[in-house]
Amino acid sequence: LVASLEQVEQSYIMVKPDGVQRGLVGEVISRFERKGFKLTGLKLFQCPKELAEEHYKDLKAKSFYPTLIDYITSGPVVCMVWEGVGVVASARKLIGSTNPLQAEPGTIRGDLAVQTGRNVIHGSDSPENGKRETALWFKEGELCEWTPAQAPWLM
Ligand code: FUP
Repeated sequence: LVASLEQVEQSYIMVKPDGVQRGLVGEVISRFERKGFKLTGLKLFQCPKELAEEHYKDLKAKSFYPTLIDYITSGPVVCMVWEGVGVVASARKLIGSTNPLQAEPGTIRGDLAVQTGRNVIHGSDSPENGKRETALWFKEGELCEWTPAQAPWLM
């Protein structure tokens, strides 16, 4: 039952400024912990404009891009890396649809948010982007490889 190394993915998960301001950091972390994924990176961080622009570079042509950059840089975010087999797709399910009004109850956005432009949380959309975003937001020394004591029961 031990996962082979190449199956293990990383997802970059971020509590956005509205989530931090509303005191939802613990709630978000708790949902990922209870699911059984492994936390390997965690920090509170004021995102500089250049980093926000690099993170969202694929959305540069969208009309909402300037508002999105202002929102993400408007206050501290909580940056996380969660690791596990299938973590990228599973995190997207835990998070729910981009528009919180369409997100299913039981998901983070479905339970806790109303507006697309204030949707509490980011999660990588592919394993490749999970790696790209992890490298973008964390320096190597900030990540922590560890073996949870209960791992055989969970992973
Ligand atoms: P998601 O992967 O669910 O975070 O969604 P996207 O990558 O499509 O969008 C990234 C962020 O852009 C969203 F979280 C919020 C913002 N956005 C808008 O503000 N308006 C839109 O119409 C779509 C996205």
